[in-house]
Amino acid sequence: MIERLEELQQEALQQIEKAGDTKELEQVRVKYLGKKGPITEVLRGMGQLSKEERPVVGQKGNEVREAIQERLEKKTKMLADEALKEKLKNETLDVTLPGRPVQRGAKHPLTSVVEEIEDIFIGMGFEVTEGPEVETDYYNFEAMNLPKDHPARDMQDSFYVSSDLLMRTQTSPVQARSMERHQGKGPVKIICPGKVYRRDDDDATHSHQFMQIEGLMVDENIRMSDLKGVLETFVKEYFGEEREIRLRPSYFPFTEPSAELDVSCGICAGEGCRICKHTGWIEVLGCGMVHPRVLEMSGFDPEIYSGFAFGMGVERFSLLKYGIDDIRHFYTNDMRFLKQFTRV
Ligand code: 2NL
Repeated sequence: MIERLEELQQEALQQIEKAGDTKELEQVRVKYLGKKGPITEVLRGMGQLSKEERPVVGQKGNEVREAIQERLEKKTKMLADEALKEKLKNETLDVTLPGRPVQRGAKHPLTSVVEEIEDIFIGMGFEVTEGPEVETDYYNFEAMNLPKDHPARDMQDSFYVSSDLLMRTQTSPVQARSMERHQGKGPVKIICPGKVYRRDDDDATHSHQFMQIEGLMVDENIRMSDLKGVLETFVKEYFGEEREIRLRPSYFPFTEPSAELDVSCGICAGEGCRICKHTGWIEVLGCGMVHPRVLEMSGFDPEIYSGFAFGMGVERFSLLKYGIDDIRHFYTNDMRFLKQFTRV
C-alpha cells in the first residue's frame, strides 16, 4: 500500500508539472485529492491491515496528500505570477512618447464683444436681462407700437412658428416683459443681449440670425441728454476716449424722437476713408425716447415717466473691432477663423 501511495504521488506531481493553466490544475486536484480519487480508495482498504501497520499507512497517506497539495499551491502561484507578468508586459506605457496635444477652446468673437459691452453698461448701473427667442406677436410687435397692418410685420420678413408665435425680430420683447414686471414703477435700467431672427438672404453684411443688444432706461425726468450722455460714455469706453459721437434724426415706430448714433471714424479720424465711405463717420446704433404708447402698454404712465432706448447689432461692433470682412464668418464655424481669437 505504501508503494501504491508513492506511485500515486509521483503520478500526481508529474501531472501538476505538465498542467498549463489553473483549469488543468483543478482537474488534477479533483482527480487525486477528491473523495472518489485513488488515494481515498487506497486508504479505505486500511481496515484489513494490522493494528501496527494502520498508523504507518495512515501517516503515509497524509504525507502524500500534503505533498500534492503543497505542489498544487506552488504551481497555482507560479501560473498567477506568469499571468500577471504577461499582463503588465502588454500594458507597458512608454512615458517618453510625446503626448497628444490638448485642444484649447476659445471664446467666440461675438461672445467676447457681448461680454465687453455688458460690462460697460453694468458699470453705469444697468442690469442684464434675457428672455425667450420664440415670442408672441403681442410682445414682439404690438407692445412695440407696431400695429397689425405695419409693413415690418409682413410674414415675408419674419420666421413664424404659428399664426401667433414667431422667432423674435429684436430683443425689445424682453424689455416689454421687464417693464410689465415693474408694474408701473421706475426706475428700469436694463440691457438685453440675445439672438434675433429676420428672413433675409445672407450676404457679407446681412445674416438671417444675428446678435442684438438693446438697452432701456425708464424713470421720472429722463431726457434726450441722458440718452446722449450714456451712449457717449459707452462709445468712448468701447472704441476709445478720442472718438466723437453724433446723433442724426431717424425713425422707429417704438421711439419718438428717434436717432441714429454715429461714431467718428477710427481709421482716418474724420478725414474720410474707405471704412467710413469718405464721410468721417460710422453708424453704430439706433436709439430714441421711448414712445408714450410703448410706455403705456407696458404699464407706465407717460405723463409721469419717460425713457430712452437703443438697439445695436453686435456683429457690426465685432467687425469694426477685429477688422472682419464678412458677417458669415461668425456662423460658419470654420476653425481657421475661430482659432484666431484664442487670446481675445
Ligand atoms: C436698431 C435699432 C432700436 C429700440 C431699438 C426699444 C425698446 C423699447 C422701447 C423702445 Cl422696450 N425702443 N428699442 C429703440 C430704438 C432703436 O434698435 O437699429 N437695432 C439694430
